[in-house]
Amino acid sequence: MLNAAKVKAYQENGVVKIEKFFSRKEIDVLKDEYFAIINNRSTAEIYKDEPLVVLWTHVPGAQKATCKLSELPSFSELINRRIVPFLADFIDQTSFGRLPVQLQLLETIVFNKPPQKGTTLNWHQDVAYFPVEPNNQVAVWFPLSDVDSLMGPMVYAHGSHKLGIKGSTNLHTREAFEGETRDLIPEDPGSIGLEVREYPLTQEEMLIHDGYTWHYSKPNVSTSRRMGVSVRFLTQPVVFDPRPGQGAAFTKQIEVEKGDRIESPAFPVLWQRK
Ligand SMILES: O=C(O)CCC(=O)C(=O)O
Repeated sequence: MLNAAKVKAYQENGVVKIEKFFSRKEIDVLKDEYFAIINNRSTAEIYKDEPLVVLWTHVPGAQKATCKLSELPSFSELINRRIVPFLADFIDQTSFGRLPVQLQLLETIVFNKPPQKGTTLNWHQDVAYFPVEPNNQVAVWFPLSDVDSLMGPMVYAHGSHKLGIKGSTNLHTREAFEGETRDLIPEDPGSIGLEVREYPLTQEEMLIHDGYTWHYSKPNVSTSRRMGVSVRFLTQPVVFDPRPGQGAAFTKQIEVEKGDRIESPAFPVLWQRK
């Protein structure tokens, strides 16, 4: 499954698709667990003593809800027993010169795009939203059912991970956040010569992307619901480095001053280089 071609593609493009990673059965279990919780959950409570999961529906005006990762035990199991060992092995071979020494769980989000109503989530770069230093991340993204071109697949700008940090914007409107001074991702990364590629995925597949890689997701114009799970990790120990206008949700999970280490049961280190 993990071969030199995959490693090379990730180094060059900043994203790679891993085929035949999950069984349909193990993802069906997650789907059932997700539906059981989403129908009863409307609060966005912040948990400080364990990892949380953001439940985000992509329709204008929808509020984000949250739950504890422990309330989705199959998600927790999949992250710990399947994703982390594979990802540790993978990033070990693909460092871009920024040596990954750990996988510290930063954020888990389930993105729900309802049929016909699920909107575009605009171009962004994960690291731009987190006030930490150093800011090196890796993420996996996988769907809870097959996602074709009409259902809101992920789209990536190949090679954009080599272009440094960009500004953070509102993901629905593309408006820059207050105080943002960094250059923004261009409206069409193709116009600066990057290859823009769409990634339809089956329920057995997973994407791995670098935290610097620009990506967006298309609207869901199909008649089926699309759920995608994003799990992000910090690959090095970090300190809090606040930026004006940038208030990532995770700063509500931990009380930190500038320069403090991000160390908390809400952000467990799930793998460390020996
Ligand atoms: O699932 C989606 O629609 C968007 C996911 C995404 O952009 C992310 O994980 O950063």
